[in-house]
Amino acid sequence: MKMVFRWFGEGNDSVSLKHIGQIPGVEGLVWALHDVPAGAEWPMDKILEVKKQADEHGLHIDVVESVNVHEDIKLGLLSRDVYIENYKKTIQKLAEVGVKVICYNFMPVFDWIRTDLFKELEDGSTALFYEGSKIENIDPMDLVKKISENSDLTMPGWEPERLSHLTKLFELYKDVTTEDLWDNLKYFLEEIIPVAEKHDIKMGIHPDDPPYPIFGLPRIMINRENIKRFLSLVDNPYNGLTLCSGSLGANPTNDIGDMVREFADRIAFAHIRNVRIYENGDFIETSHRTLDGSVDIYDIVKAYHEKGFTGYARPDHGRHIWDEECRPGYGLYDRALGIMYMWGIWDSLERQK
Ligand code: CS2
Ligand code: MN
Repeated sequence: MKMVFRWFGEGNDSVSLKHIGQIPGVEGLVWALHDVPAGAEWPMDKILEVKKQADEHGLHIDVVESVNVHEDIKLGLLSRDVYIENYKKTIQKLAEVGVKVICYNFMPVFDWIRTDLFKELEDGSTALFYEGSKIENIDPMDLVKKISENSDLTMPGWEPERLSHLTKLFELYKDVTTEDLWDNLKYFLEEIIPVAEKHDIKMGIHPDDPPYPIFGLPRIMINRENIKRFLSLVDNPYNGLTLCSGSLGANPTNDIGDMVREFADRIAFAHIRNVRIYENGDFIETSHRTLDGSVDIYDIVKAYHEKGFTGYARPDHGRHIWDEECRPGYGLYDRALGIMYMWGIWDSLERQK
């Protein structure tokens, strides 16, 4: 298991590269060019700038999260081919600087959704919270406003240029069925996977968060059955997964340990996070400790260990603790604690071998 840590770039993250380098066993960054709009080709000079900064701190840049997919690709519009060509060019450029994994998602319009970014837990720490009944009654416009007001920093998946056309997007998605979305995903994969293979980059799709449809928009990367279907759309080891235990874990019927055991050879990137699910389905992100939430993090790490997982892993989100001021879900302290929890399990399993 190669431990990596998400970093949003100079001036766009409260966590410094020096501090990341001081977390035990962290060898690389998970990064992206957050100011390049979805669908555009990534400029080489900006890629090299990140590489230089990482090199200076002895960290690699093997994992990119995310190269976002333009909505026209998800919608299956004729204009998609231009954006797919740009995507291919970006894959090629990232290969030139040694990138090994590209994470992306195929969620219509929104990336992750929460109703509260700083909900207080019983110990006074705060975390991302999802309240189902609020989502049912909320106007998506209000949600976008609320999230963009909460942070001066660029929020991945909530880029203003993408969300400024919200009404138009909803209009366009009106006739897109779940099966259409599958078709559009297949079309995209058939184009990009051969390019990724040629350049030895594993593509890892991120599951939908939460793993069920919201605002009447289809969502497909939500459970074991659909992951199986996804992997067979293009049956190639370069068509892989970013298995996010926190995203899939918001549905208690998803057994993530079992998924790791079943799909291990197609998991390029492991996202490890715990969530506590309440009886009514609401959920809050907790510490990584198994006993704190509803997701069996111990069993998940054990499953990766059993499978001899040599891919990349990162703590997904964390709580905001010790009065840290940070972007929602991405503080230094709780994610670093999460890493030590994972290593604790991993190292003790190694010892028992
Ligand atoms: C989230 C997402 O779970 C997560 O890691 O923070 O924003 C995720 O980065 C994207 O969905 C991946 O494309
Ligand atoms: Mn994730």
